[in-house]
Amino acid sequence: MKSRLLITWAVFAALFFSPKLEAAAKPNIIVIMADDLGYGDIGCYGAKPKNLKTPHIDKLAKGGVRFTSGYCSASTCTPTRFSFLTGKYAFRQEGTGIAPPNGPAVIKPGPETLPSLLKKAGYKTAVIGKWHLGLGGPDGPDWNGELKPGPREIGFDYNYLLPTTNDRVPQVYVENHRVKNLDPKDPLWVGRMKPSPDHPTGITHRHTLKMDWSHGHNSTIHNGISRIGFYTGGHKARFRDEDLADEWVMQSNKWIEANKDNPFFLFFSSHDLHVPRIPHERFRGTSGLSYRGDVIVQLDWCVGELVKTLDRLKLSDNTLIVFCSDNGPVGDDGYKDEALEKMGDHSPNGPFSGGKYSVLEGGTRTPFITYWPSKIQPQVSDEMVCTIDLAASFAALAGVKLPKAAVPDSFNLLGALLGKKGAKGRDHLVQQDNGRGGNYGYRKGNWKLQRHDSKRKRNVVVTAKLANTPAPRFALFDLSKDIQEKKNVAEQHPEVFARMKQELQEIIDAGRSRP
Ligand code: NG6
Ligand code: CA
Repeated sequence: MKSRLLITWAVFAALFFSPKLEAAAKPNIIVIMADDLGYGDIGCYGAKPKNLKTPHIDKLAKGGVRFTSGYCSASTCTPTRFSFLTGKYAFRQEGTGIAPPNGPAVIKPGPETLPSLLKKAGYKTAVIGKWHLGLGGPDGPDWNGELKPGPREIGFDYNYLLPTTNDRVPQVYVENHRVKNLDPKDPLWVGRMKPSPDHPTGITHRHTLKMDWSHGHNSTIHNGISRIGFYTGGHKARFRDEDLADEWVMQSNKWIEANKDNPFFLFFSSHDLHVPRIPHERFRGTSGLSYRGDVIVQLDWCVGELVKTLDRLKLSDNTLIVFCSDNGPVGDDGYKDEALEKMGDHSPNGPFSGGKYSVLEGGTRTPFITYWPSKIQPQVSDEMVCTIDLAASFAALAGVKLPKAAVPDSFNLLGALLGKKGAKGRDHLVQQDNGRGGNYGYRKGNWKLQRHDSKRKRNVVVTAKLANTPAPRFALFDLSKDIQEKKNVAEQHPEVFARMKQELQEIIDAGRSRP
């Protein structure tokens, strides 16, 4: 009798404490990272143009936390994505600037990453969309063989990718370790030099292009658009720019459906606003602006479709969605798509100065929304949060203890991210432009230090009105009075200036900043 009771207990305990059941209680997490989307580009952050409507993203904001001091780590894509997945500032590692077409894996397998931490808690993990963090060993990607290391070696169970950006070659999908639909009889070659003298390019065949280039972007032509870099072959594997957003949504829905019985983490990595901005035919002309506006409407559609899938599968109440961007906005980023000419009075960077490539606020202060209907009280929050903090925060949410060396610059801000009363965000943040050796922004409270180490003189026009202008090595701004960082007050506040310079240097030297 006694042993029977014991067995019953053992069976009950095994069922109750089995990893599957325990895992099932954990919420799903979806991070939707937009590309080149600025603070002012969507309705809930003040976009005014009457046809530039973003109802699906606005709905997340209305039912969740909309942050006014939400940041991405850098004002270009590769370093922000590196920091998001590793919890480490990109200036700490060589090779974290904008990755080229044949670049090797930027995140080396070994240290814990955001997805590897979630896997420890029983999560299924996937990245679908733009990668831009390199593939393969030191020699770069083996396009016709196995593409590794890549996402699967750093904690993702599944990947379905655009390898870099769509203005870089090649236009193929990478599913797990392989180029999808690659015909071995038509191997893919990718390189930096023209493969043959008669290879058509954006220079020799400029008259055939459906979208002309303005700077760079004049190498191999695919789908009537010339790109950065050269490639040949892989014709069956190539996609149309117009179909990218639909593909990401379709593949994401499929993956969510297949993984709905587990807690899952999906990194949905949109490419919509990145050049070449080629909306699907059905979105053309919807925004009343240029294609740059139309692809914002397209991005909003993607968000709506993902939410619809969660609703259909009855997962919405148990899913945390984070909506964010990878860097601030840009007008002309290399193609003549009339983004600037048709900007009207739309302000893509909202009230800030600067945008992509800049350490002004407009470079990294971007839309940031958290949404979890059963757990979050709708609100606007001024707490400072950053995409780099998602790793430590999600680990806390999933109940994973962080090893000391893991995610060295990621702060657990779960309370602030979920809008808990009294929960604090960061008290400081290092912003940067493009990986190691670049420029820094350092914000603490309302003080903002700019430090320009790079000789690069970026002068990228975001709108006709606002430009990133060359700057002195160090400058100090008071964001409470000067949100546009126009008046350098270093001389008026010598102590603050000295302290801020020193603190930034200490963070750089310490190799880590997580408490
Ligand atoms: C720049 C490209 C720009 C864009 C950027 C990366 C030129 C002239 N400019 O080098 O078009 O591709 O890299 O953007 O080639 S990011 O959002 O992925 O960081
Ligand atoms: Ca980007």
